[in-house]
Amino acid sequence: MAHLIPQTMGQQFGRRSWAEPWKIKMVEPIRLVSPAEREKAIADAGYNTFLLRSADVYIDLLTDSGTSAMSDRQWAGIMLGDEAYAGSRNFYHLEETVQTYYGYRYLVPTHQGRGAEHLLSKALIKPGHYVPGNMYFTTTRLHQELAGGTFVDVIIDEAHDPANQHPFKGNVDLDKLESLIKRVGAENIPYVSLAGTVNMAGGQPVSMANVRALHALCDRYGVRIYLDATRMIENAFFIQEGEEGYADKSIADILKEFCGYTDGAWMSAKKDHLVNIGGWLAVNDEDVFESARNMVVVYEGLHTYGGMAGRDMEALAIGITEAVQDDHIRARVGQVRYLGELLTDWEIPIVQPVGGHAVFLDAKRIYSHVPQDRFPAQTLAAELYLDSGIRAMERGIVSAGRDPETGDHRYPALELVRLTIPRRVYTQAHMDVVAEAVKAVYDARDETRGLKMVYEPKYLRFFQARFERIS
Ligand code: P61
Repeated sequence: MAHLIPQTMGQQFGRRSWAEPWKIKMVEPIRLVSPAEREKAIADAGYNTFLLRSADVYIDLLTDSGTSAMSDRQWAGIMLGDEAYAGSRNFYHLEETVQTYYGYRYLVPTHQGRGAEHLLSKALIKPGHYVPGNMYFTTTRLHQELAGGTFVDVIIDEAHDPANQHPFKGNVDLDKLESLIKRVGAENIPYVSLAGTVNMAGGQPVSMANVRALHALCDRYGVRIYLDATRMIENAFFIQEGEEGYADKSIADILKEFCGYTDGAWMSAKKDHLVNIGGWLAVNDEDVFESARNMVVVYEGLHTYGGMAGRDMEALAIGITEAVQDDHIRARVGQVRYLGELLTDWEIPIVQPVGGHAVFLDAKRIYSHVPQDRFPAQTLAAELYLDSGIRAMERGIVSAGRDPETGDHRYPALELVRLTIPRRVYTQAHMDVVAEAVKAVYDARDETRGLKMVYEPKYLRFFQARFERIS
């Protein structure tokens, strides 16, 4: 009998150039949940993967937020927690580390990213202001709106087309931005809200050339730029790999240069920084710092812990130094790409090019027979769980919410399901299992009819909304 000779990824694509720069020291058991248990669990969860219990999940790709595996050094750092109420030495370690790698002058710690978004929005946005940005993010836009601002999308058109292969689909369209400035006046634009890798577009990067040109334009009009640095280290990898002149620069150097074109940044440390909780706001302007530091004691905690324990700040400071290592980030994005390439080879519609933190399934094309107000992406995420116990996240009409003026659903061009890869957590075998499950759901696509929403909360509805199946 003839045997097929299995091929490693290296043999398939030329000698393999990278593997994970770590080995596993501790494991957390997971279990395959039976089909009957899955059927009950997703119905109990109102067909919303946010409402599943994690004990009912086999491979959890809901998010890369707070789900990273920490290193032995980070765990050792946890034991060095200085839990003083004021002036913890871990804060000063964190402050120095952020200054070193991001280059901003002042640091305000927060419990996570949205704490920093809250402070920045309140410090700078006044009712009637416009906040242009390279595509919305749910919590970011909500804080901007709660402060009285109106978010205006100024990302390049290519970002709204999942099949478009533009290598920097996170770029700002400078013409769109300039016409907004001319229309509403620079004095009504407190800052440009720039995200390094754009989550809702599929983890798409911004080029250095774009941020440089953005800086020049904003300088001319006196508009500030604040960076959502949540996945900016992943963005730096795409610049190193794809932008002329950066192949020989380190990730750390690219990160610092990019941040240098901005006035400050907010961070959900739960992503790039390899920790389970934490965040910060870092700025250059003293007046913004003053204002944010004043408010942090109201909403988060004292200005030397901002809602984090001392041990959290220590693990975070160490996490930053690990996150900027070139071999770490190559393996991290490489694993996401591995999954994306399998699905691409099988001709399953996904957002192209594959981004930094996740593979995004194009539910609009996969369920082209399901109208958008029957929630194709929500349905696809539920079907994937039913097939295999894999948990993904809806990123389409449910996430987009309602227009505050008209009260109607917003109908985003992108109707996606995010398969988000936690850092340093799953193996290549897990990625194979995921790819095969997606293929099974894809092959059964014609049988699906969609969902109807039966409970809808006011804010960030996707977290708690409930659905029923349409039969
Ligand atoms: C996520 F479904 N992201 O992607 P916080 N900026 C950016 C983020 O990705 C981000 C935050 C700010 C999450 C968690 C999450 O609609 C959702 O530390 C680019 O989560 O407060 C968070 O940072 C906020 C999931 C957030 C969602 C909002 O999974």
